[in-house]
Amino acid sequence: MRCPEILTLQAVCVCVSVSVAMQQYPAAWSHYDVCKSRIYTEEGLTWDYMACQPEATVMTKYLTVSLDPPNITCGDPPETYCTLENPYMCNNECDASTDELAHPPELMFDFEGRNPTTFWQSSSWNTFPKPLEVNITLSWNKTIELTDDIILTFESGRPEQMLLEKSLDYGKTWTPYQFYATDCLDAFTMEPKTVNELTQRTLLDIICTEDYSRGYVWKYDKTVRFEIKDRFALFAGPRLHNMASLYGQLDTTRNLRDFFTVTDLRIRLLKPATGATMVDENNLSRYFYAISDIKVQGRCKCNLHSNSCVFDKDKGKLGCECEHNTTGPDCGRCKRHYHGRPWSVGSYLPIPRGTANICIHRSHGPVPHVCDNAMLLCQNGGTCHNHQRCHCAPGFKGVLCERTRCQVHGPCEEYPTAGQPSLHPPSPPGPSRSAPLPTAPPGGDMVLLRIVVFITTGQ
Ligand SMILES: [Ca+2]
Repeated sequence: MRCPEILTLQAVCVCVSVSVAMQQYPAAWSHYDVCKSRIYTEEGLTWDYMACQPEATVMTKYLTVSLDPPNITCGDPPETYCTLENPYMCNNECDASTDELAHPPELMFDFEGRNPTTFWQSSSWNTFPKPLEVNITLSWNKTIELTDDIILTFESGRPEQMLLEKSLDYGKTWTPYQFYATDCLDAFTMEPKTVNELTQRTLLDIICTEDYSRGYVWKYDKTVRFEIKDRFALFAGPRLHNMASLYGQLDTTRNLRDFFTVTDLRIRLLKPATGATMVDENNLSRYFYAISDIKVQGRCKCNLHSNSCVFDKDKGKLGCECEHNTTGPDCGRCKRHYHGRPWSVGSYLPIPRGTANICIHRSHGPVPHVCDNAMLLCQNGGTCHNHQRCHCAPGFKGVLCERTRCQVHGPCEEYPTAGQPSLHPPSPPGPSRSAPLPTAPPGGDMVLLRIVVFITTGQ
């Protein structure tokens, strides 16, 4: 008989918030919110583990924003701007030294709902014809999974050319997410496409869209989107009613899961709205970028080993509160002493509880590997048997066949090195083969055993 019994206060809180969430979203969204519960079995009270993940939330509360060039924000020195629609209507003032007239980057992430809106604004295009390019980088210092569309709201005209990029390695390398242009062929030599043209097979294709950058001014078309939900819908159906199908795909297709995973986003503004084919060189204060709001929804990536992600104010970053005997910012490895089997990501399958794939205590798991043929741990021509012992070539001994047999009694002569098994193992192709192998230290087997444990446990 199965009798779940929630133990911790935190788990109770999660359940309460989930019951609220269930009213707002399709039921499939609310799975995977409990990591473990107590159950009574024939052996008595025990833990039952499930795959779990934090709830999706507004991620813009936890990011840091940086601009390149850093001094591109307007107001230093103060400037007056004209509207794109009417070059004689010039009442938009920007002055960084006055709170009411300053437009710093944080106004892209404040609470909207007030009237008038608050917005970040760049300097005007007074360097024309040199391009007016601005990079806006959003960094979480944590791996997150996007769960809803990214929406940028422009206060002025939307850019004529723009690129959205993502990073999965904290900003070291970048890949495009989507290109945006009034003319994709002209700007990026790409055929224009819309997200509706994507199929399950082409879901990961990077497209250029003309949907969000019209060549003339549409005063009420202010948003630019990166369509996450339309991509989800290719697997989950138009109303996302079949999330099981999506989760199943996410489980089995690593590229798909990675596609929606980021540590950073970069908005590359490449050409501002001009409202016409020709730029009015006599009135460059009509051309600038202004963004009032950026929406990013997502959840911490915890590898299905945590239902809670907490912002540490001292470190200034998010971190998963790991369950299932895992640890690390993304619960990406087993806790100390819990290497009874290798770490593994949790699984969404079978729906709806998934599989926790918990780390188990070393004493409950299989005996750690002593040797491994793939890593060539056995030396001097020795071969690994059942990962537990090296079968040494004649004339060698030791846990890893690292010692010559005659070493104990004195200098070795009966096994000359010429023509005999090499003191170094053969080197088949492959990058791991060139890694330095443990050699025989003077301390003997105990030292070597420690090296082997280090290799097998990663500690
Ligand atoms: Ca704002």
